[in-house]
Amino acid sequence: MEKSKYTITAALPYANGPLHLGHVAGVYLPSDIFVRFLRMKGHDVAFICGSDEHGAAITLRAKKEEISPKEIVDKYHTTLKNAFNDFDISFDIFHRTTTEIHEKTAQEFFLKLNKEGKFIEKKSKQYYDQQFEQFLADRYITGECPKCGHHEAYGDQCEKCGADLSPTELINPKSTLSGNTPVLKSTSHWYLPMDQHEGWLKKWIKEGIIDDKQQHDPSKWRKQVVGQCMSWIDGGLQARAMTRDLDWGVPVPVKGAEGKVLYVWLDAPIGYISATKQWALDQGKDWKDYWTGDRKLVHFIGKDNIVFHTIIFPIILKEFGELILPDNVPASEFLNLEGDKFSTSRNWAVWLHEYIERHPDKIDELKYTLTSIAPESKDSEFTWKEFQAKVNNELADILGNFVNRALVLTQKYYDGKVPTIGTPNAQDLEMIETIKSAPERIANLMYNYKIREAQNEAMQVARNGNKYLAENEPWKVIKTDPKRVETVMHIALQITAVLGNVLAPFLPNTAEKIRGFLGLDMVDWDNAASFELLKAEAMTEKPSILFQKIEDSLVEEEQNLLKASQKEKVISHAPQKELTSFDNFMGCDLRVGQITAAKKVKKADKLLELTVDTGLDQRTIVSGIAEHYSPEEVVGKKVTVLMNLPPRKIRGVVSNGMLLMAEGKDGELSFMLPEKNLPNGSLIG
Ligand code: B3M
Ligand code: ZN
Repeated sequence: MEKSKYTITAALPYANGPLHLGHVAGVYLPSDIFVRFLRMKGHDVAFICGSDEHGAAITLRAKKEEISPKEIVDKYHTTLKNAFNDFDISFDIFHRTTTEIHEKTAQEFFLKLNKEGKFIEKKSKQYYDQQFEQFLADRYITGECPKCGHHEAYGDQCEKCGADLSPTELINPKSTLSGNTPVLKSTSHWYLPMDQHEGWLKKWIKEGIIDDKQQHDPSKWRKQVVGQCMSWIDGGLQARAMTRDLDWGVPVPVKGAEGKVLYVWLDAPIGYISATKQWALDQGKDWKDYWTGDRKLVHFIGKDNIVFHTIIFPIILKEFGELILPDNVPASEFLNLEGDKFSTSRNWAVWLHEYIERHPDKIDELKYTLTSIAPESKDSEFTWKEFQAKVNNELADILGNFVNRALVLTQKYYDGKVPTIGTPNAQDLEMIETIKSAPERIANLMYNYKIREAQNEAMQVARNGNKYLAENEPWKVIKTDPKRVETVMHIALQITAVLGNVLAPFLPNTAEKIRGFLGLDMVDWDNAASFELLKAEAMTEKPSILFQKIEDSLVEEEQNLLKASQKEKVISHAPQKELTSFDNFMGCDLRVGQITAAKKVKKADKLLELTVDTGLDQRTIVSGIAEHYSPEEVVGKKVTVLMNLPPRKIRGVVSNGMLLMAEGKDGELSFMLPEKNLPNGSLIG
């Protein structure tokens, strides 16, 4: 087959947290397997990834961890890079988007497109948080999804139904900064008129044709990807702002645009190009070779990134000129965990770096399991029980067992020397043909991005090897027909050598061990099953066990770890206080009150300044409930007030009294309300 040229990208993970197995199964493992296969085929491949370091995902995390966005990205870029390294993901470069080369590249794209009139500059009304005095990025606005009613949709996307939204479509929008309802304030931005591109996009996605040329084979695109693109296009593409009023991101390189940055989904995909530029610089290559001409561009992503890689970025690439469009975008569905969705916020995840810390000797076991359950066309599920079954019943009992038997018997009968093949019979020749044709079957599946099936096809070689030994029983026949056993063992060893090649994209460590037992180097894909890999008389080694079985105890430990990460942070209830006296308690003046007004206390995240109708007066009480309630939420609530505390100045506000609150699990707060709607001022005692 002629050699092709590929640029393979894997979605740039946000540098706002560690990777979990869902990310790995959907994007990074399949792309690595595909690249390893392409390299064995002798294709010219660049494998590109890096940290996505701008956008609300970063600034929200920075706010949560109370450190700067720069500190966040530096921390997690390192975590990500190390985890990919330790998991043996073979990127040619793992770059990042807070570099100068990226900023210059992204600004160059903006300036060229803007100069050529590809953007429309227009004033618009954007949501603005008056309390924080800043415009809100899409992810800083939540509200009800107009399509499915999900109550926590984001300004750009509803994660429940996948709808692509704009902030003003949200029902009852709220700012995630202050909790307040944001106001619409006018500002100007540069818009990409996506509606103007519907025509060619439709033809390109449905037929693979652009500028009257067949650019890719649409039959190789996953149905759910084409389906999602067409529903967006048929729904009518809207112009989308390519700039934002934010202080974290690539500055808009236009005079008068101070305080504005590039939209992260314009910025991040250009990160593929800036990473290629950096890599080409380091390698003394020309980056343009990897983004122009007859090269196949393939984006491995999760399904929540489809529109950005099949509609927005292709428009940018096309408008920039000369650059190639994706040949395929094999987007994966989602992997779930033990019956629930992976969730960073709920810590319902198996973090890749923690798995590696706990099981450094089980990298291929996890690779095999994740690939065998990969969510290629529908959501799938990871459970520790299934991990145990995959390792024990497939890797150990099928692959490990076959390789071990072939090598142990060779030690036993021939002191490790490869016997001559003698005269194979018809059944032998049939088995040899089956094995010889395996690389082609695997390759066809790979070129169609059916990586899960491709791995299964590679494992079929081991299944066939076991079948061949079981049918020929060399351990029995050795007594009566040693010549026959030489033939059988020669063929079994050649099958072992084939496994050392066809497993290489999926289980690189294991494949290398198998080749080591046989003293072989990896060969190119087209010779992976030549059946001449091993020469008669060559020496083989005593095999070590390829896979230790997974004990029930490991499964229990991991399941308990997961549960522990979810354990309601049981607030160990404080012990009862010292005895007090009835008179002391009766000295407290407790009344029913009602909150009539509320606002945040400036520069105090935790405090609300409340106006409370106590039935005796309207008074100001400062309360530390701002992280649990927004000002709007509490106005009108009935409360229990401790009246006779001396006034206290808190952050410049004089507070008269205190509200009684109950604290539940997770530090959840609750007002103490009278069971009946009693008038304000009613005494509590
Ligand atoms: N950072 C990944 C995500 O949406 C996003 C991918 C960018 S690829 C250019 O989780
Ligand atoms: Zn929705």
